[in-house]
Amino acid sequence: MSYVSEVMERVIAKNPGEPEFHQAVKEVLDSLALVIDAHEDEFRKISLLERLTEPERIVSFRVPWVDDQGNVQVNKGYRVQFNSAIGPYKGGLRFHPSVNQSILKFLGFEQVFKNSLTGLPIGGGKGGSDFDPKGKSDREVMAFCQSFMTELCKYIGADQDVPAGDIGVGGREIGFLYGQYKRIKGLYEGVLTGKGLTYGGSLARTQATGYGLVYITEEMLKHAGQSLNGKTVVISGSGNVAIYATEKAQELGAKVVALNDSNGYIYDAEGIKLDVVKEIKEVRRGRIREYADAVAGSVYTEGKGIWNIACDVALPCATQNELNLEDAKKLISQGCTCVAEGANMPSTREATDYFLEKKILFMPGKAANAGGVATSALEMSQNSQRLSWSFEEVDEKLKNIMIGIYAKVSSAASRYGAEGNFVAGANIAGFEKVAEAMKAQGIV
Ligand code: NDP
Ligand code: 2IT
Repeated sequence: MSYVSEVMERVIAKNPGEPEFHQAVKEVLDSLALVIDAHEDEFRKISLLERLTEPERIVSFRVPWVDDQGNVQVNKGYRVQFNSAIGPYKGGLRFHPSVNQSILKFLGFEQVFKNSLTGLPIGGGKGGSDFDPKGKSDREVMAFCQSFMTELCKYIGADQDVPAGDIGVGGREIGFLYGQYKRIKGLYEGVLTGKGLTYGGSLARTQATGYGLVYITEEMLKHAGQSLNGKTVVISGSGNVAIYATEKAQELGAKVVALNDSNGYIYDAEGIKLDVVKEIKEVRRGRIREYADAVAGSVYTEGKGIWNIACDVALPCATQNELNLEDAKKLISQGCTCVAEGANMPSTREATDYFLEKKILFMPGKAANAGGVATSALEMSQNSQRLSWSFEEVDEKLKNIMIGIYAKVSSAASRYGAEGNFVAGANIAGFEKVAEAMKAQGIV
């Protein structure tokens, strides 16, 4: 059996009940077969793949807090410190009822390759909780965040592990988490990114994931002799990534016609009015259905179905496995020729394979959404220098990083005879730097 297949079997046997983790590892290992098979002995001798697929450390802890009725609630908290070969652990915190160890391990594993692709010195990690911020008062969210950080602060630090936001963790949560870290540790340091602008945050971090996604999409289209200008775009989600992807796509002349949340989707043939969405989601923390009440001519449909809307470009920006094979077939049958993933692993493996088989332009999440973490690394640099760069400076750096990622991904694919296969390209290019660093640092 090949080394890659052996390691895949080991991962399945040693990590039972973790389907998302298996899915993420399998996709990467399938791509790496192109690199590893020719030099199996070299990698086998140092058990490189066994080490790459085993997190350096997972911390899990109890998070007790008191709700507004005076009841004691208990949640699970985690931090997966996956790989520190190229820098301190870096990656977001997710607060969502679906969070479990499998989901955080898949996200931490993806983060290792994504962070490597940015070209910046950041290792991979992820954390979070099964806490659901939806419907909670600000005081309840603060109580939860303070309890979560009281445990987490023992394991993180500006040169050790630097968390940020993800689903359910935005500016409000980062503020509460930062306050508690500072209070306990007595350190005013860049231990979190996505901070507010008054206490060490970076301009353009809020926009970075969505803007970066659109920059790399435009770059991919450019190499195919096209551009976003005049294209019809469908974007899933209506959170941080979806909102700023919509903003930048519109700036580049695209017409974004749909957005969703976990309840349903809105369709606006005239193009989404983003100020209405921002008011609903960023100010009122409401539901996307409220858009249809506010904008005449738009339609709200309950449930799934956003991928049934015809478009040229699809940008899934909600969550893992939100786009399946049936959706992929529907998208392509209606003329979609370009998909770029704002979310982490939003396409199922079958959907990804279908996109590759049909040879549409397809950019996987670990390349396409790397602008968020890249700008987090820029926030870390500013904190270390005790300086703040202008919006334009950060945005320009972000754009160049995304163009650089496209070049790395596309050239790695070509080097291994998989021209246009950006899944293979991203996995291989991300792996090369991490593998090199792991080899140099010995058996650790
Ligand atoms: P937000 O919490 O701001 O928004 C998440 C959006 O996705 C909401 O519209 C939410 O709907 C929807 N969603 C979440 N879970 C589900 C689900 N199980 N089913 C259907 N819809 C769901 O998160 P972000 O925008 O920050 O994150 C979106 C994606 O982008 C995630 O995959 C995240 O990992 C990824 N990402 C985020 C980065 C960042 O910088 N924030 C960086 C790179 C990737 P509802 O409100 O109904 O739950
Ligand atoms: O998935 C991701 O890359 C993020 N949620 C952002 C991580 C970060 O450290 O900015």
